[in-house]
Amino acid sequence: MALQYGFYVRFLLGVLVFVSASFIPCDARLKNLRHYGTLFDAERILGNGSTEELWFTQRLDHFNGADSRIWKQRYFVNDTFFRSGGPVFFMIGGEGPANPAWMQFGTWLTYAQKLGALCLMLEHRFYGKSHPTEDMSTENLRYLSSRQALADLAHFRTVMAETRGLANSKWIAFGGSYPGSLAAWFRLKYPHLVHAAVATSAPVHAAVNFPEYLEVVRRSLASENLDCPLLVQKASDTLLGLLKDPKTYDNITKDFRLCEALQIQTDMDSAYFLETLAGNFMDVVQYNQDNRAFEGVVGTNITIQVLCGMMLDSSLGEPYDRYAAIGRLMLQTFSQKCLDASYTNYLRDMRNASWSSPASGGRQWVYQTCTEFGFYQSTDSPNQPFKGFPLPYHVKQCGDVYDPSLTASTIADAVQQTNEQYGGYDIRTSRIVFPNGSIDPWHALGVTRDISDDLPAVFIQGTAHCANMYPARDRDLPQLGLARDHVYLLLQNWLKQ
Ligand SMILES: *[C@@H]1O[C@H](CO)[C@@H](O)[C@H](O)[C@H]1NC(C)=O
Ligand SMILES: *[C@@H]1O[C@H](CO)[C@@H](O)[C@H](O)[C@H]1NC(C)=O
Ligand SMILES: *[C@@H]1O[C@H](CO)[C@@H](O)[C@H](O)[C@H]1NC(C)=O
Ligand SMILES: *[C@@H]1O[C@H](CO)[C@@H](O)[C@H](O)[C@H]1NC(C)=O
Ligand SMILES: *[C@@H]1O[C@H](CO)[C@@H](O)[C@H](O)[C@H]1NC(C)=O
Ligand SMILES: CC(=O)N[C@H]1CO[C@H](CO)[C@@H](O)[C@@H]1O
Repeated sequence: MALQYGFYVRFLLGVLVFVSASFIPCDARLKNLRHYGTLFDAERILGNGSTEELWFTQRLDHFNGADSRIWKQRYFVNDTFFRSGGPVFFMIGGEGPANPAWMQFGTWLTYAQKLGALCLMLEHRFYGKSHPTEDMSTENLRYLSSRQALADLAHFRTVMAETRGLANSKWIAFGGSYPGSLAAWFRLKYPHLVHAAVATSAPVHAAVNFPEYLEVVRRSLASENLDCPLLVQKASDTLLGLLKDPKTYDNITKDFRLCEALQIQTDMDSAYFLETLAGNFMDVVQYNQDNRAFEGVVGTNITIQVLCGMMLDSSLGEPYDRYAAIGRLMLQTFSQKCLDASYTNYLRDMRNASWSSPASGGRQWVYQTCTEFGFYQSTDSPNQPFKGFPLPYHVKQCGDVYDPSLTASTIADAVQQTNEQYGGYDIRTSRIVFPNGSIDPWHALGVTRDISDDLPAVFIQGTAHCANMYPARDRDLPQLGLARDHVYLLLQNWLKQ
């Protein structure tokens, strides 16, 4: 079987991928899941029934008192460290299935042990097994939004406090990536329910176009070797040139092990193909050296160093050949025979509204980008090495997948509304810490400077997406350990307030 139906997430990244695999709380690259198969297998890693699945009765529509429909939302509990009167740590689910591995591993559990906290994790509506509606039709996706998700958190928090006798406990929200933003916004919108938040790698500012993402990818590659992004640029330029000549398509099909002979009929076809290949670099940079193996993630040994090593290796041929060799390495790493880089197939899967859709995860997240966040990682900046997937390509997918009425102007309005709702970079409340990593492309939309004493940033030189949330290990950079300690001290302090 080819790559078609797996999932891997480049989530926040934008569009292409599908996921069904893992993640939470820090997945951000939905798109490529589609290409590289299921990465996550908590049962394999943890054994059966490691952490019991529990179900919470939730409202479908929090903003219409006349609508009494309900559904079941999945959550997990770990009370091993809880001391009566201690705080409640609340891990927020995001754009993928909630991974129970986080109930046994991760820095937040280290904090929980020291502070006597009860740990809870709630899966985000419409992801994983939390299905509020019978399917994911565009009609039903109207109930998928960060606002409804925050209201889910509020209701869950209120009911749990009553039923579990937690009236005297202070709640602390945790999340990485999109759930990091939710953690911050939960504190902002429901300050009476949540005492403080750790909003890791959180893109709190919504933006339709996000060309800065690839600029950070360039800088991260350059920090490994200055020639590395230049060689990637050469390869992209060559490839773009070849795409103009259909006689080269047989060779391209072979070089990148495509499942079907390359066909380029529209700009969307070529953009999807080029974005898929660039995705290899985006994924690796975003998670470079993150200690993710406990999540069941495969391929964590493919790092920036490995990719740049190959781009600099002239024994592999011209830069174009090296780029293709990287594509083949990724296939091999994820045990895939071939690459499905066809926009037509992508659309077919993304339009499938069944919960068992091959694009489950991707269909939901891309809907959120079309109706709330944008976050389109376009090639529109000259200061980055990739070519051929400009903003209009991303925007057009909204109309192609969900509804032709979604256009550049509706997306721009939706994004403006989101920033109005939450404040974007100007978020103002208290007791939120914003850790971010210098090589993580998402930091460009995050809070990277202290807003106030009460809204500190923790910037970690040399680390990638959500690095501080993963379990500590000996070879972590010293500044990463210091960042974890710093967050701990803040929490300790805030819990006294
Ligand atoms: C998990 O449980 C299922 C049935 O409940 C069983 O078939 C499977 O072999 C178990 N897997 C592991 C890894 O124990
Ligand atoms: C809670 O976390 C501890 C520490 O990681 C772990 O040993 C334990 O198995 C976890 N319990 C559950 C129910 O997940
Ligand atoms: C395809 O690749 C072969 C081997 O590298 C090369 O000789 C040939 O010229 C290429 N064909 C085209 C149309 O570029
Ligand atoms: C990564 O690890 C796998 C499995 O251990 C191994 O087969 C592969 O050669 C490694 N790849 C690199 C680039 O180190
Ligand atoms: C949607 O995906 C499921 C699972 O792959 C498949 O069984 C079903 O036929 C697909 N539906 C459509 C309309 O393609
Ligand atoms: C790139 C960037 O914005 N870096 C900032 C991250 O946050 C720290 C404060 O913790 C600033 O000093 C950096 O300039």
